[in-house]
Amino acid sequence: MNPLSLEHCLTDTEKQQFEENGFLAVEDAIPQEMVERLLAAVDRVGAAHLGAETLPADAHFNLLDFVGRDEAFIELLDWHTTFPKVWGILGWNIKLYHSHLIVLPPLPPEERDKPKRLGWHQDSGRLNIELEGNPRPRVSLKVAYFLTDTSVPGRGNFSVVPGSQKWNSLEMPMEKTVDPENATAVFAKPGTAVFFDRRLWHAAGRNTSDITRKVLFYGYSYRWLQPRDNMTVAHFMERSDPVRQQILGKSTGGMGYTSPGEKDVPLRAWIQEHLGAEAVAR
Ligand SMILES: O=C(O)CCC(=O)C(=O)O
Repeated sequence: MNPLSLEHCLTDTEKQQFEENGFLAVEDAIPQEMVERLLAAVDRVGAAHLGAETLPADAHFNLLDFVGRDEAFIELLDWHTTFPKVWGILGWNIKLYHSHLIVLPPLPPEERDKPKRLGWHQDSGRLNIELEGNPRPRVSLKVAYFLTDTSVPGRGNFSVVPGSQKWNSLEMPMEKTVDPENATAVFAKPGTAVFFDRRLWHAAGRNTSDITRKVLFYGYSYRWLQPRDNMTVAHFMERSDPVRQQILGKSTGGMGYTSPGEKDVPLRAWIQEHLGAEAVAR
């Protein structure tokens, strides 16, 4: 793993923000030349997904399990400006359990002025029903990499209700087209990474601009959670270093998920070596 990671560990302020608001935005998490490379990969993978030569201008999709589809996506798994914040929040017994990429084109002109409530939800389906507790446990988070400019309203901005990760349900206004109280857009320039707790009530905003929005979502969870998509990544395993193999889901066996040994969680040893025993005490 890149030793530069050590310069991007979760700070106390970031931890507090994440705990309080349920999300955290990190600007310039990836450099612009990488944004360009990723955009080209999104267009390639999107075109292949749609069976087209090139990505059509009106393409609109949410592609699950995209990570294994292009080399360009692999280095973000343990990217030095973001991954330390993932383990700073969740700890070392983690993996990638899900990835998806969303391409959101401009709304047709006739749809733009129609009032409509966004699709508010928490992530992870049945976890929000079958897990007990109030609030229910966090279990996972996502890192969203914004590849296009959503730093002004109307660009399909990622939208959140800050602090709502502590709420098992979200009160909606009587008026069916109105968004919940305190709903807010997260403004993100290309290259910004937004970390969010899976329990945070969130939604994709409406894209009333002329720019197609493109975002990559990397979902990290504890290693004992079942993947939320097919995780087609076996072809990356052999050439990955031990930490990346952990992220890709490697385990010595069933017991290794809930009671991991050294071989299951090389990330633990890496953190201990660089930050000391206290950093992995939990
Ligand atoms: O596209 C967005 O802004 C929201 C994404 C989303 O709802 C999700 O990742 O669960």
